[in-house]
Amino acid sequence: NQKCFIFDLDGVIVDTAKYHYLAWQKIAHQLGIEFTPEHNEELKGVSRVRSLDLILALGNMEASQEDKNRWLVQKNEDYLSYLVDMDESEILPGVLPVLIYLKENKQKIVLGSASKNAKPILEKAKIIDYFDAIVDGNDVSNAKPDPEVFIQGAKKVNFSNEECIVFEDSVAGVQAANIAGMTSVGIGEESILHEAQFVFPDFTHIDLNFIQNLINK
Ligand code: B16
Ligand code: MG
Repeated sequence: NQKCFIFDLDGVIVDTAKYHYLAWQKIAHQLGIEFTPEHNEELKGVSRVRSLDLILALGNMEASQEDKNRWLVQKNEDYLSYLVDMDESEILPGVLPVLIYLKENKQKIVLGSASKNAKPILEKAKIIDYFDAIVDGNDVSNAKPDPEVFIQGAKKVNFSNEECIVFEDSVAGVQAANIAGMTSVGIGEESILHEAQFVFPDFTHIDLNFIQNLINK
């Protein structure tokens, strides 16, 4: 049996969600907009451009394209500055054993991320070779909850949507997987990710039997 396992990146494989938050918080602060961890949930899985629009909407603010472009550049520079020293220690606990198990059992492994920084991050974490295909923010025109990123991923390895399992930490990403007719596995809080078919607090709670059952299905 073969299935296609699609992984989101930020907040699923690596703990970069916290860096996105810090970088956005700085921009929001600068603009005098209150930006809490709850607000940040809505930004998870969402593209950079759309994230800025959400923050401006929070502050009932409008801005020129020129200002927006400047803030987008600043946010990314800030975000990248947190990643300078990144290495495999940033891989979230329990992720590597699952990747290894999937590889050993000849399953397809695909990345489905909204981030334009996905490839350098996978390289820094030294896990890029596990992936049979990578679809990221440079490839898609519709952001999650649009399922484009996951559908492209499935196509790249020639699997039907129904044969795909998606691991996601964002509400938008879980919705995207559901819309595509894929099995959705939420990584995070049940109260936030209740739309997912399965939810685990993190990968250390995912038993390899659970993975094997998904393969057998
Ligand atoms: P970048 P994911 C998403 O990655 C993040 O969750 C989201 O917070 C971020 O704004 C988006 O990538 C774009 O990232 O600015 O690096 O292009 O969770 O879909 O892997
Ligand atoms: Mg994510």
